[in-house]
Amino acid sequence: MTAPDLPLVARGKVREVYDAGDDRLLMVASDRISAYDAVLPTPIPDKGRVLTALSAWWFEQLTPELERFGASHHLLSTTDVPPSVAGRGMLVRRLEMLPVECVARGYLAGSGTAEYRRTGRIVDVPLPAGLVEGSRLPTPVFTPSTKADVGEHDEPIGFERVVEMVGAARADALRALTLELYREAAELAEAAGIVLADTKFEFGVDASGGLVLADEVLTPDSSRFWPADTWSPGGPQPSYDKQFVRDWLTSSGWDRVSPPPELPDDVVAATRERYVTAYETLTGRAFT
Ligand code: Q0Q
Repeated sequence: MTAPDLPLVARGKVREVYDAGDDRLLMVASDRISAYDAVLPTPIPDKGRVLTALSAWWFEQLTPELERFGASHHLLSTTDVPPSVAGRGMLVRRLEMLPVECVARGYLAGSGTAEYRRTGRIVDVPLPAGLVEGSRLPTPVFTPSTKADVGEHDEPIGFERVVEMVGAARADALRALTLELYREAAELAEAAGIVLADTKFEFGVDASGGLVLADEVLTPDSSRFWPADTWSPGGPQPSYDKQFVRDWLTSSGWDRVSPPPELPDDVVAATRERYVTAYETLTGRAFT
């Protein structure tokens, strides 16, 4: 995949950010897929385009909620992008990014499960006894973390640390807005047969000091999506989008340390179909 002829600002596992000038950035989603913290050598055709279209749809859906909070989002255009990234580029407003990963959890999953088993909490958020992996939480919880360097895991932090980092008023706003956006999205996803177990939002501040929803939003790369019809608390839940890849990697005998193997065509095709189906069932729109 060719890169736009723009200065590179940041590069993640599956995305890049370029300087588009005039206080704008070009965020580019690749067809790369990561699993078990590794970027796989085999691209998933159209993954970048599907996740870009999904993010754009969520920004559109969440705009009224953002406005109710006196906030906004950073998306300017998904069409005013270089031809080489058509459909998988987002032209966005350049912001002062806040150093907090704003995670909302509606279910117990991943690192949260292990911590809950040890402490009965997730960082500073107490949870009722008797929960198991995959349990729906009595109410969604805000479990922020600090942004790690590329390749590192984000570090969970408590709310008081967020206050120290961004001030009390902004910390309150981040928690309230994160939970409200999650609730709204989880309700929309549930109607489409998808459990939105958790998600990570990133926010920035614009020149007028307003809070701005940034990054990608509510994609299977920034969230845990589970098929609702197989949700069964008590163990790891199948990932809506990556389960075929995870299962094949496990069956291939890959040791998760050496370079990951190429994916077979059928796993690639099935995974592409999951991304397209997620988009079409969530948005009610045909992916083209
Ligand atoms: C910005 N990132 C994330 C990232 C690597 C994304 C820079 N509107 C903005 C945004 C956004 N979104 C950023 N900076 C200023 N204004 C977000 C961490 C890193 C790949 C994709 N990097």
